[in-house]
Amino acid sequence: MARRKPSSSTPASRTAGRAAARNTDSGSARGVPKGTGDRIAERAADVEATAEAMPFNANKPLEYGYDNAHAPQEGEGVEAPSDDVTASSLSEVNTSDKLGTRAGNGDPVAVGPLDPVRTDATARRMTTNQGVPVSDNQHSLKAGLRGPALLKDFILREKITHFDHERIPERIVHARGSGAHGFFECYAPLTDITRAAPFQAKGKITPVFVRFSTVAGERGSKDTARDVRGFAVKFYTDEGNWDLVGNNMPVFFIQDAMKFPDLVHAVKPEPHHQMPQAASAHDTFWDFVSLMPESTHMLMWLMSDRAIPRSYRMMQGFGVHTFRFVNAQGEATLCKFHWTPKLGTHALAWEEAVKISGADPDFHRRDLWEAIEAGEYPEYELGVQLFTEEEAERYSFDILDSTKLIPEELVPVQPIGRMVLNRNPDNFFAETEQVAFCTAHVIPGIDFTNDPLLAGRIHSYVDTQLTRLGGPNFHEIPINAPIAPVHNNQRDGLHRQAIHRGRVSYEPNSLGGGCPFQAGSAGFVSFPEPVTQDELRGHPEKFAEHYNQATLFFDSQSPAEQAHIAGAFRFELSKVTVPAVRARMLAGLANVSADLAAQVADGLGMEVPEPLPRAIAKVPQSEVDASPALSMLARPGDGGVRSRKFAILVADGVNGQTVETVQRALLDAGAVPRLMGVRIGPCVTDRGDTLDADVSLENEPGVLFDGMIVPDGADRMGELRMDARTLDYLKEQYRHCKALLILGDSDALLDAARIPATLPDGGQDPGVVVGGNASKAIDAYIAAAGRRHWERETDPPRV
Ligand code: HDE
Repeated sequence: MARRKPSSSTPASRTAGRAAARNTDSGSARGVPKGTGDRIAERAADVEATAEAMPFNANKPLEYGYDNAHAPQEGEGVEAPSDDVTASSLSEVNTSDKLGTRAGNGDPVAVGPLDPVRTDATARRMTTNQGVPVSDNQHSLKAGLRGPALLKDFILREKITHFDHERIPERIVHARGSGAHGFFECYAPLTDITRAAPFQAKGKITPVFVRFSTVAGERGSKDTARDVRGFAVKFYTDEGNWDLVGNNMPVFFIQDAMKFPDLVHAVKPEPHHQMPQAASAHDTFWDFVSLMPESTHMLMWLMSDRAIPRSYRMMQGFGVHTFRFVNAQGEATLCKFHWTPKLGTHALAWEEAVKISGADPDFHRRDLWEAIEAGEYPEYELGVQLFTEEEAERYSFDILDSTKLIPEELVPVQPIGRMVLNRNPDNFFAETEQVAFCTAHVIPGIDFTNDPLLAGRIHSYVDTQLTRLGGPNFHEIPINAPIAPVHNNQRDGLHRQAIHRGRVSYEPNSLGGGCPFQAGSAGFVSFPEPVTQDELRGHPEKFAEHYNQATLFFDSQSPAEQAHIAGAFRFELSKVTVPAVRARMLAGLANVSADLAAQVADGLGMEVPEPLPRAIAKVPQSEVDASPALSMLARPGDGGVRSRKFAILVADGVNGQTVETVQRALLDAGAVPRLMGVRIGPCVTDRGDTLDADVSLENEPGVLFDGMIVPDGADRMGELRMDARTLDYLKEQYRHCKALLILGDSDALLDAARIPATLPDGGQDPGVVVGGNASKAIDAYIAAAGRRHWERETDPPRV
């Protein structure tokens, strides 16, 4: 390419250059010379020099060929001789209170810590959104005290208009959720298997934001519905945001994204009458899943106690799909992600969950919020199952099939770090509602596999935010903005926050010194998985086996868990109004477990039909017959009674020493003991001191507590102990398999509540602690109260 001769600097050329540089519509052939001392002309000369430094696109030849595709080159960039070259305007030197300092080559304000966007009105006066001080926030502007309101009242109109538009569309699924900030800490470098930023060094801290959710219910629906729970984690890494958008169950209902809208339409309230809310117990859901045998494994999880967790802090999380870790050499290892809560996995009883829905629909939201406020920071360990393509090929199931898990007995889970949630959001809407998770948000070192369910998700999450958050700039909303710098040539769109400096918004360019230039191999390089097959719609044969892992799951549960699964199927199918749908589902269950199918059929007054025909002629042999890790009981956690709530019944005449002993012991164990009276307020103990009940039999039903303590004492205590509501409380606590501590005249109370002190098998019930010395009894109680006593259950219940 011929290069033009630079303009020689003579007095005449400098004068001409000064004149030419003042035009934006044409330029001289030789350009403007340096040395005019005139800023606009100097800028023109510098622009010329910058552009000249890139006489051609040096990267062009590197855009072709196999080797270059595997090792993309970093783009070309030259440093401009002065800041004026990349400026939008020379007038940027004029600063003001609004403009701030002269623009630099900085990162947008939303990138980085949230401080610049956090706002607080303490000691500030009220203004409009335009910053105009508001003199009166009580009255609209009227023509006379009794006259008509005036259209020119821009203050009223702004306030009402903003209010009218406060709501945004809720998430189509997972609308009901709760969030928290925290951090991830890496246990040890994983550099040999991944270059992902959070895993590069022992002790490395990566900020996270987590959102837990239910799936089917609307934004205001109850927390304790029987449902899958979302477990979505946004890692704000040095190399951009990574979202691990998982659930509290390791498998899913369907194998292909094509079926997702059908699944969701089936489970959501039925379209004609919009019922039921936040529930799968209705015709359309069971109609659909009974025709989709691949759902059976997930149904076992959904009917298990996993679907009614005691707390978001006490449930596992799973990435579900198989992902890839990729190291700096481009070598891949297949990987499944597991979150395990430190407090163990614990569930509610179904009847309890139903009652909590009425007593406190915010049960899980409140639990998460209160725990974090109290410094009881929820903690989860991140583990991975790592395996190779060759190993995967030998499994009896396909690792691209999201209705299958990999038993931990086959591939153990290796712990790689921990996540601690230590900060509640400042504002629910700005953070928890506006957070936009997306499976497409991966970083160098983490890549997808060809799971056809994952493929659809990679599209769906960005797409849904366009409607929900109103356009393509949702990444600039502070909670979504990364802490890593963001620079590209995407521009405009609704609600653009960044003000891009300069005139270059394309690449390649020479007028912006080539910037921003592509990162080459330092950037995200997709794992080069070979693709050589025909384009078609279909699944491999291994996807056609639908029951092995459903059976594995059921067989690996404890007797109580199995009974709960049978009860849940019975309940849900009893809500189905079409017998043919029930029968079809029973026929599916017959392929899982004859025992389960019989129990469910019996509850529905039906015979077990012939098993559903299988989609595969020869059923492959599973690698394992039992997987103890699938039982929640395998994960009791190390929490004991930490952060659990207990009600201590109080009334006039209660033994003050007992209350003090019990309360102190529970507090020392990290629990939350509350004084419960007939009404809120003071009562006088036998010692003459005053206790102040902060909850009452009326405002906090017993289902909201993990356990109950009835102290000894005379006077009104006697009446309270025999109050029918107290007895109901005790019965419920017993029926939901919680621990009871009854001091004083325990026999009379247990008799009145008809609570047996022994288990159905005649053994001692460790969860019913009665009589004796308060300090000894509370120790026995604390030892028993960190878990449920399912062994006490009978069907139908004895109490
Ligand atoms: Fe989602 N899912 N999903 N999902 N999902 C959404 O994205 C979708 C799936 C999950 O707290 C939506 O931002 C498709 C599996 C969670 O904000 C939407 C398919 C798993 C959350 C969407 C799936 C999930 C969502 C709705 C099948 C577990 C809540 C709003 C191909 C691994 C994230 C939104 C939060 C939310 C689509 C299947 C988990 C519509 C198409 C499998 C935790 O984009």
